Amino acid sequence: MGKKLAQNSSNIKKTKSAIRRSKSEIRPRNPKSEVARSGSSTSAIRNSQSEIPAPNPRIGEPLVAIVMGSQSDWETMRSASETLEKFNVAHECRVISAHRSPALAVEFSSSAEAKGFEVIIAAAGGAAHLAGVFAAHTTLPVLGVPMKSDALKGLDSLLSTVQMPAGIPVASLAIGKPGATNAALFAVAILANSHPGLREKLWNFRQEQDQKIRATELT
Ligand code: RP5
Repeated sequence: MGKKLAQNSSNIKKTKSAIRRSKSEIRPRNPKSEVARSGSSTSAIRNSQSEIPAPNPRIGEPLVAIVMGSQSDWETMRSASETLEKFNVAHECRVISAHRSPALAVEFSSSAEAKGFEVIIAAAGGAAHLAGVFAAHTTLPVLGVPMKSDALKGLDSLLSTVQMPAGIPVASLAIGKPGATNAALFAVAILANSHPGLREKLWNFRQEQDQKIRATELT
């Protein structure tokens, strides 16, 4: 009898922990990951006061990599990082250049999947090859964000990101901050396919936008 009670209570405990697990919007490969994730991203942003996005420590195994060709892109790409933070999605921000550090670009993109990344956001300006080079070395979805350039206002970046020849796809977003924000939202939408809690958050976010528009009164 006592044995049965003990077994029942252990079953209840197991069920409770299973429910807790399913409520978590992101696969907790590391039990501390939820906290670690937002913490590490915040530290990346704080460090960025010097305009240098520090690589996040790999405490919570980031799901999204945000890579950019230069530290001058960070001012724009912080919008992607901040948007992912709102959804509590762990991510890593890095400066990697297809032109200036080609070996690093190959190394990072080739090993991204094995490291646990599920989506790559790649931002670059001018002759913007970063997203294409990344896409060539991984089958993970690569979202390209064209940076606004001085010479051509980002038209150069847009065309070199979006005009991928058939065979190696890059999903290209809008030029600049809107593209950075939408790249993060797109990443959340991709992750939501396998992390159901994120789908709910995405719907809530859409509803908030809808309500805001409905409540807008022109004065
Ligand atoms: C690209 O060249 C970068 O992505 C950046 O948008 C652009 C200019 O880089 P900096 O000269 O500001 O370093 O590789």
